Amino acid sequence: MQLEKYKIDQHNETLSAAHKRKFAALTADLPHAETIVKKLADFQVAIPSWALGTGGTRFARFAGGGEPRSLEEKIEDIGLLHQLNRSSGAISLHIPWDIPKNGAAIKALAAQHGIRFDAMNSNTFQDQPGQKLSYKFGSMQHVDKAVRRQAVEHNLEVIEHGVALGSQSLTVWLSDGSCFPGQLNFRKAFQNTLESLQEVYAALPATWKMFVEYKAFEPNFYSTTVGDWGQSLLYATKLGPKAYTLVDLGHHLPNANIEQIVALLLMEGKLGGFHFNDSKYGDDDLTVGSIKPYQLFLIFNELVEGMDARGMDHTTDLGWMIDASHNVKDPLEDLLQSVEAILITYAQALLVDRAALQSAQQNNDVVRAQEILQNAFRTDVRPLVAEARLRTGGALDPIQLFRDQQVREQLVKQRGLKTIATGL
Ligand code: AOS
Ligand code: ZN
Ligand code: ZN
Ligand code: ZN
Repeated sequence: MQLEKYKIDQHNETLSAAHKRKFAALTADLPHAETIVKKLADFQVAIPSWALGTGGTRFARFAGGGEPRSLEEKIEDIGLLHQLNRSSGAISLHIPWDIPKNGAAIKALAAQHGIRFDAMNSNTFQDQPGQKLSYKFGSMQHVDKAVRRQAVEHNLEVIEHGVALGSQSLTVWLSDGSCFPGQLNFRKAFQNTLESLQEVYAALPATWKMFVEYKAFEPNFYSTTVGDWGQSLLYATKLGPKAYTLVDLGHHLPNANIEQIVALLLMEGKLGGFHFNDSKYGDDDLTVGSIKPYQLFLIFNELVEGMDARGMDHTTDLGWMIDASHNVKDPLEDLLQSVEAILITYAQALLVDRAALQSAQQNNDVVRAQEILQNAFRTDVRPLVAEARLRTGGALDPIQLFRDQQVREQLVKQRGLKTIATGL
């Protein structure tokens, strides 16, 4: 469903006076507020197709009602998000959960909603009905060449779907690894995986990027064959210039310094993109910014600094994607929260006084350096984010409008209460 434009206008009208007051108060002391608002307005975050239904636990699914039943309905849902916040203009698809029956029609539908296709995701971590060989003991690392071949061929098929839709990148996340010591020869597993990835890499169209996503553990609990950023960077380096490391915030061992990882990957020109989420314990895939907002800020601080140092375009030169899903929230409301958290944090990072920070670092003024970062982090930048939305035709308070318009109730009416979206 789509909202009529006048409903967004009416909503904005009712909040306008309060918004103007807050915006004026904040920008009175911010000389470059206009530049920040412009950057926020341009920033787009891709929504993963698998986050539109309730999920997020391995033990059960509790359908929330009105979940999308098809790829078309997933695109409709993201269209609605994008209407509300004007920052969700991309979708990240997963094959085989989202096989487009008619690529051209899907592309046209997405275009109608102003949505483009971000990274395509392949899946060799599950056995699909009718699949010849099993991934029980891995896919690209498998001891049997025929299994590796099957995994490669699946990825080639994913690229083909992506080409038809106008995507420009492939994300490969492998669950490959081992659960017990002795199960695997680490070196052979690495080499098999590298060889398989090389075959996929060779089939990448000239303009495409390949993202190699790493994850410390789960579903394998002793070793993972792409287990950390070092291993991912090894693969990406050996593969070539079109291969990059993808950072999923939930895929690190506890207390890892993710901001430092990001800084170094950027420095090497090997940071490809992100799966944003938040976590308390492991790969919890919680709403972005819900647990460790300061960590997210420190990551964005490195991103802005590093991208500017390399002359990169904030909007287009990295893949910005969310990877989160839950059982206990309305998935659309949750995604609105995640996108908002990303924009808030991006705005805070843009606030950092770079020249002052550099001089504090140069003078070993540790206190001053901390003050500079925390001044930015403790600034309530929400009026800047709201202003960017207002200027691009979105809603001042997307969740409020979503609720006022009873969007979920209408989706339940259209689609039914017991629908389950494909995904994990
Ligand atoms: C798995 O843990 C990874 O985060 C994947 O990026 C992602 O969740 C999966 O590919 C969804 O299918
Ligand atoms: Zn991920
Ligand atoms: Zn994750
Ligand atoms: Zn994950």
